[in-house]
Amino acid sequence: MGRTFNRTLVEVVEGDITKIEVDAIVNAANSKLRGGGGVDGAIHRAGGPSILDECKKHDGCPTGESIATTAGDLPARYVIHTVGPVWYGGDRAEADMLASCYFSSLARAVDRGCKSVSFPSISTGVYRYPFDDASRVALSSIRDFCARDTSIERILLVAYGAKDAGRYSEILEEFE
Ligand code: AR6
Repeated sequence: MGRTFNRTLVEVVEGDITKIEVDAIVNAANSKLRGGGGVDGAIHRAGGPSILDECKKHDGCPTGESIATTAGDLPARYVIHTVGPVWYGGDRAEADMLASCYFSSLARAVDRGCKSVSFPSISTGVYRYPFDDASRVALSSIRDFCARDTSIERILLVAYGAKDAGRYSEILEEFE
Protein backbone atom coordinates (compact mmCIF):
# COMPACT_ATOMS: atom_id res chain seq x y z
CA MET A 1 0.00 0.00 0.00
CA GLY A 2 1.38 3.39 -0.96
CA ARG A 3 0.32 6.96 -1.55
CA THR A 4 1.87 10.31 -2.16
CA PHE A 5 2.14 13.10 0.40
CA ASN A 6 2.89 16.21 -1.65
CA ARG A 7 5.86 14.83 -3.68
CA THR A 8 6.96 11.99 -1.39
CA LEU A 9 5.88 8.37 -1.88
CA VAL A 10 4.84 6.85 1.46
CA GLU A 11 4.55 3.06 1.54
CA VAL A 12 3.70 0.42 4.13
CA VAL A 13 5.84 -2.71 3.86
CA GLU A 14 6.01 -5.80 6.02
CA GLY A 15 9.30 -7.21 7.24
CA ASP A 16 12.53 -6.85 9.14
CA ILE A 17 13.78 -3.26 8.87
CA THR A 18 17.43 -4.39 8.93
CA LYS A 19 17.02 -6.12 5.56
CA ILE A 20 15.59 -3.21 3.57
CA GLU A 21 17.85 -1.02 1.46
CA VAL A 22 17.37 2.71 2.02
CA ASP A 23 19.56 5.76 2.65
CA ALA A 24 18.53 6.04 6.31
CA ILE A 25 17.02 3.53 8.74
CA VAL A 26 15.29 5.00 11.79
CA ASN A 27 15.84 3.20 15.09
CA ALA A 28 13.37 3.18 18.01
CA ALA A 29 16.06 3.77 20.64
CA ASN A 30 16.04 4.77 24.31
CA SER A 31 17.43 8.01 25.71
CA LYS A 32 20.73 6.43 26.76
CA LEU A 33 21.55 5.38 23.15
CA ARG A 34 23.33 2.23 24.33
CA GLY A 35 21.25 -0.39 22.51
CA GLY A 36 18.38 -2.45 23.86
CA GLY A 37 15.79 -5.01 22.78
CA GLY A 38 13.20 -4.98 19.99
CA VAL A 39 14.11 -3.19 16.79
CA ASP A 40 17.00 -1.41 18.57
CA GLY A 41 18.62 -4.76 19.38
CA ALA A 42 18.05 -6.02 15.83
CA ILE A 43 19.65 -2.89 14.30
CA HIS A 44 22.75 -3.04 16.53
CA ARG A 45 23.16 -6.79 15.94
CA ALA A 46 22.85 -6.52 12.17
CA GLY A 47 24.86 -3.29 11.85
CA GLY A 48 27.77 -4.30 14.09
CA PRO A 49 29.74 -2.45 16.78
CA SER A 50 30.53 0.74 14.84
CA ILE A 51 26.97 1.96 15.50
CA LEU A 52 27.36 1.71 19.28
CA ASP A 53 30.85 3.26 19.06
CA GLU A 54 29.33 6.33 17.44
CA CYS A 55 26.34 6.41 19.83
CA LYS A 56 28.84 6.59 22.69
CA LYS A 57 30.08 9.94 21.39
CA HIS A 58 26.67 11.35 22.31
CA ASP A 59 25.47 12.02 25.83
CA GLY A 60 22.14 10.33 25.10
CA CYS A 61 19.16 11.82 23.25
CA PRO A 62 15.99 13.40 24.73
CA THR A 63 12.57 11.91 23.98
CA GLY A 64 11.22 13.20 20.66
CA GLU A 65 14.66 14.07 19.28
CA SER A 66 16.93 12.23 16.84
CA ILE A 67 20.62 11.77 16.07
CA ALA A 68 22.32 10.18 13.05
CA THR A 69 25.18 7.66 13.11
CA THR A 70 26.85 5.35 10.65
CA ALA A 71 24.77 2.35 9.59
CA GLY A 72 27.76 0.00 9.93
CA ASP A 73 27.09 -3.21 7.99
CA LEU A 74 23.42 -2.42 7.33
CA PRO A 75 22.24 -1.78 3.74
CA ALA A 76 21.93 1.97 4.45
CA ARG A 77 24.15 5.04 4.81
CA TYR A 78 22.87 6.16 8.20
CA VAL A 79 20.93 5.00 11.21
CA ILE A 80 18.84 7.76 12.72
CA HIS A 81 18.22 7.02 16.40
CA THR A 82 15.06 8.56 17.79
CA VAL A 83 13.58 8.20 21.26
CA GLY A 84 9.86 7.55 21.39
CA PRO A 85 7.67 8.25 24.42
CA VAL A 86 6.58 5.55 26.85
CA TRP A 87 2.76 5.31 26.73
CA TYR A 88 1.14 6.30 30.05
CA GLY A 89 -2.43 6.62 28.78
CA GLY A 90 -2.17 9.66 26.50
CA ASP A 91 -2.19 12.59 28.96
CA ARG A 92 1.55 13.07 29.16
CA ALA A 93 2.12 14.66 25.74
CA GLU A 94 2.87 11.25 24.23
CA ALA A 95 1.36 12.20 20.84
CA ASP A 96 3.41 15.41 20.58
CA MET A 97 6.60 13.56 21.46
CA LEU A 98 5.87 10.77 19.00
CA ALA A 99 5.10 13.28 16.22
CA SER A 100 8.39 14.98 17.01
CA CYS A 101 10.26 11.66 16.58
CA TYR A 102 9.05 11.39 12.97
CA PHE A 103 9.58 15.06 12.20
CA SER A 104 13.06 15.28 13.72
CA SER A 105 14.15 12.00 12.09
CA LEU A 106 13.14 13.31 8.67
CA ALA A 107 14.97 16.58 9.38
CA ARG A 108 18.16 14.62 10.21
CA ALA A 109 17.73 12.60 7.01
CA VAL A 110 17.44 15.79 4.94
CA ASP A 111 20.55 17.23 6.68
CA ARG A 112 22.47 14.19 5.43
CA GLY A 113 21.11 14.34 1.89
CA CYS A 114 19.02 11.17 2.16
CA LYS A 115 16.32 10.44 -0.42
CA SER A 116 14.82 7.30 1.14
CA VAL A 117 14.02 6.62 4.81
CA SER A 118 12.54 3.60 6.59
CA PHE A 119 10.72 3.80 9.93
CA PRO A 120 9.72 1.09 12.37
CA SER A 121 6.54 1.70 14.33
CA ILE A 122 8.16 3.78 17.07
CA SER A 123 6.96 3.23 20.68
CA THR A 124 4.49 0.45 19.84
CA GLY A 125 6.54 -2.40 21.34
CA VAL A 126 8.19 -2.18 24.76
CA TYR A 127 6.88 1.42 25.15
CA ARG A 128 3.24 0.21 24.71
CA TYR A 129 1.85 3.02 22.50
CA PRO A 130 -1.41 1.68 20.94
CA PHE A 131 -0.63 0.73 17.35
CA ASP A 132 -3.55 2.43 15.57
CA ASP A 133 -3.08 5.71 17.47
CA ALA A 134 0.67 5.63 16.86
CA SER A 135 0.12 5.03 13.14
CA ARG A 136 -2.16 8.07 12.88
CA VAL A 137 0.36 10.27 14.71
CA ALA A 138 3.16 8.97 12.48
CA LEU A 139 1.26 9.65 9.25
CA SER A 140 0.12 13.08 10.35
CA SER A 141 3.67 14.12 11.26
CA ILE A 142 5.10 12.70 8.02
CA ARG A 143 2.42 14.49 6.00
CA ASP A 144 3.24 17.80 7.74
CA PHE A 145 6.93 17.31 7.03
CA CYS A 146 6.33 16.47 3.36
CA ALA A 147 4.17 19.58 2.96
CA ARG A 148 7.21 21.70 3.90
CA ASP A 149 10.10 19.75 2.44
CA THR A 150 10.05 17.79 -0.79
CA SER A 151 13.60 16.49 -0.80
CA ILE A 152 12.81 12.97 0.43
CA GLU A 153 11.50 10.80 -2.40
CA ARG A 154 10.40 7.69 -0.54
CA ILE A 155 9.39 6.85 3.02
CA LEU A 156 8.89 3.22 4.03
CA LEU A 157 6.76 2.39 7.06
CA VAL A 158 7.99 -1.02 8.10
CA ALA A 159 5.44 -3.14 9.93
CA TYR A 160 6.66 -6.20 11.78
CA GLY A 161 4.10 -8.91 10.95
CA ALA A 162 1.08 -9.21 8.72
CA LYS A 163 -1.44 -7.93 11.28
CA ASP A 164 0.40 -4.63 11.83
CA ALA A 165 1.02 -4.27 8.08
CA GLY A 166 -2.69 -4.71 7.39
CA ARG A 167 -3.76 -2.15 9.98
CA TYR A 168 -1.11 0.35 8.91
CA SER A 169 -2.22 0.03 5.27
CA GLU A 170 -5.88 0.58 6.21
CA ILE A 171 -4.99 3.67 8.21
CA LEU A 172 -2.82 5.04 5.38
CA GLU A 173 -5.72 4.49 2.95
CA GLU A 174 -8.16 6.40 5.16
CA PHE A 175 -5.71 9.20 5.76
CA GLU A 176 -6.74 12.69 4.67
N1 AR6 B 1 11.97 -4.72 12.03
C1 AR6 B 1 10.89 -3.92 12.04
N2 AR6 B 1 10.13 -3.71 13.14
C2 AR6 B 1 10.48 -4.37 14.28
C3 AR6 B 1 11.61 -5.22 14.35
C4 AR6 B 1 12.37 -5.40 13.15
N3 AR6 B 1 13.46 -6.16 13.11
N4 AR6 B 1 11.68 -5.72 15.62
C5 AR6 B 1 10.65 -5.19 16.31
N5 AR6 B 1 9.92 -4.39 15.51
P1 AR6 B 1 10.26 -1.78 20.11
P2 AR6 B 1 9.67 0.85 21.38
C6 AR6 B 1 8.71 -3.60 15.82
O1 AR6 B 1 9.93 -2.49 21.38
O2 AR6 B 1 8.29 0.41 21.72
C7 AR6 B 1 14.16 -1.12 23.05
O3 AR6 B 1 14.65 -1.95 24.06
C8 AR6 B 1 7.85 -4.03 16.98
O4 AR6 B 1 6.93 -5.06 16.58
O5 AR6 B 1 11.45 -2.18 19.35
O6 AR6 B 1 9.88 2.19 20.76
C9 AR6 B 1 14.82 0.25 23.05
O7 AR6 B 1 16.16 0.19 23.46
C10 AR6 B 1 7.12 -2.74 17.32
O8 AR6 B 1 5.96 -2.56 16.47
O9 AR6 B 1 10.45 -0.18 20.39
C11 AR6 B 1 13.97 1.01 24.02
O10 AR6 B 1 14.37 0.78 25.36
C12 AR6 B 1 8.12 -1.65 16.94
O11 AR6 B 1 9.16 -2.31 16.20
C13 AR6 B 1 12.59 0.45 23.81
O12 AR6 B 1 12.78 -0.87 23.31
C14 AR6 B 1 8.75 -0.93 18.11
O13 AR6 B 1 8.98 -1.85 19.17
C15 AR6 B 1 11.81 1.23 22.78
O14 AR6 B 1 10.51 0.74 22.70
